[in-house]
Amino acid sequence: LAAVAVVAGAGLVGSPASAAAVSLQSVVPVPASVQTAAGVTYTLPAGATIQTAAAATGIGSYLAGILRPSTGYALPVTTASGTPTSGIALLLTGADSSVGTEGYQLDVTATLVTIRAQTTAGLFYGVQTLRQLLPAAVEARTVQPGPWVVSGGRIIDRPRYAYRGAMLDVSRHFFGVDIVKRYIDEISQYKINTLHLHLSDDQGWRIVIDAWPRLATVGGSTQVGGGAGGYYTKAQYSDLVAYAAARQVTIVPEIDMPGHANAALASYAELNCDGVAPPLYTGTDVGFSSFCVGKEVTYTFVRQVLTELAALTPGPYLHIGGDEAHSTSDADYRTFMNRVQPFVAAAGKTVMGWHQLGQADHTAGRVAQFWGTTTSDADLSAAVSKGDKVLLSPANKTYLDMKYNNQTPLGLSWAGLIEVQTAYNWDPATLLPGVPSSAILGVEAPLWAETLTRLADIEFMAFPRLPAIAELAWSPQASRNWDTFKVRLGSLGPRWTVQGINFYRSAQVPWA
Ligand code: TNX
Repeated sequence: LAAVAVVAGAGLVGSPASAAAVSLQSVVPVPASVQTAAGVTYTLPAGATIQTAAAATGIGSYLAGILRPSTGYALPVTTASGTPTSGIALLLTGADSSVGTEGYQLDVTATLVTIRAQTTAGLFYGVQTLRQLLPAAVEARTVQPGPWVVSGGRIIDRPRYAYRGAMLDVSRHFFGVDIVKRYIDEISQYKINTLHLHLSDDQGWRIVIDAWPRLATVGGSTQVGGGAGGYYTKAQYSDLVAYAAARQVTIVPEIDMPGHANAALASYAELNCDGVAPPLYTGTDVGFSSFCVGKEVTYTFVRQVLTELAALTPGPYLHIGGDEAHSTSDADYRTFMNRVQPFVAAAGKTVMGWHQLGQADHTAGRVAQFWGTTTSDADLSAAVSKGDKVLLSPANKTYLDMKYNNQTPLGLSWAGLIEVQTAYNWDPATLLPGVPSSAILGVEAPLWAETLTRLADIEFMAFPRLPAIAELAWSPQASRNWDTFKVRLGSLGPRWTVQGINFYRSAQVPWA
């Protein structure tokens, strides 16, 4: 009975035709509400069409792009007239009102699959859920035998937090456009909606700034370990931003200041208090560099950089760093940040910064990103009392660059070892007793890249912890449970194998 399909480049994929369809209860992140329909299944027929609301043909084409290579079906995308009665329908009417602006309702009957939402974002998330409900072989890029069966029932789903983030450090090691696009594909499957790019640090400046061209050509010319580094042209960066937007991901660009500034200081002597450019830096120390707080050119520089960056950024935030400014006095730090923050507002954007920014004045809408390992912090408390929103990236739970255990070949361990259960088992609303849950904007999983040089390294550190953090950010706390999560996570293993994702086979997870 069992048919076994071979997927080019991805090894053996078990695809028994008789295998039970994926359960509606096994989706990651776990949906807010699931009703199964016992005995009901939908099987995608070769002649199926994808019918969409007029404003959602882009989402329909995205879904078709996933399904066509593995099914071999034509799956034409058409505009729905009336209520479809077969195939896959993506509609912007009729969703349960509880789905809100980002949620969706998915109905699977014997004759059709309907995803309803109030926005194309909601439809995109419904599509990600549908994708996980199809057999893992659907992710193959060569034709597979099927059948393409989906369990019957209804899912009504919406996110817990508005900000569900991942961060990638492209400064310590540079990752080109193709790798970042692949990471966007990977994170958006788990309904992550923000990618924070750490574009500058001591070891590298990674974006062209026309007013200061040596930032990219000199500051971008190396990386940790002395390799060639690299940078994004404005056209490449805009292409990334558009690619992300098509996957409901907003890019938050970060230029780290006043510390973590050596690549810029090495590019322009005039930015240094002593007028002497330091050498480029390829080590992994932190806290040794600072922009010159007392020089006027510093502020001309920062204003021009942030203005050019804002012009490349459709999203609301510019991240101005502010962490580990160990070579800047507290008074200078406040002086610097209080002068620089208004440049962000003048460019039409909202300030985001690491939580030390709580030392500086509040600005409208400001977001403090908490990266501490304790449950109370004076700078964060100051930020919150001034009215900042909080983005949670506790380093001992969400730092994807921490080792899983002391055998992990990559990564650091200063914030602790982070096995999958440690990453998963906490509640964003109650982590920080002094911070009201109303101040929490969301959760972000940062991936620092001192030890990472290639896509396979990124994947090994992010999988399976990134989907764990994604579930914290999306799913209601009451629906989350380690014992069921580890089983749901384990069932994603074959899917990641088909997708070619280099994941860590944690012994805590019962891999399918
Ligand atoms: C701390 S967390 C840093 C980064 C390092 C990271 C390594 C933070 C805001 N700063 O500069 O890359 O630790 O884990």
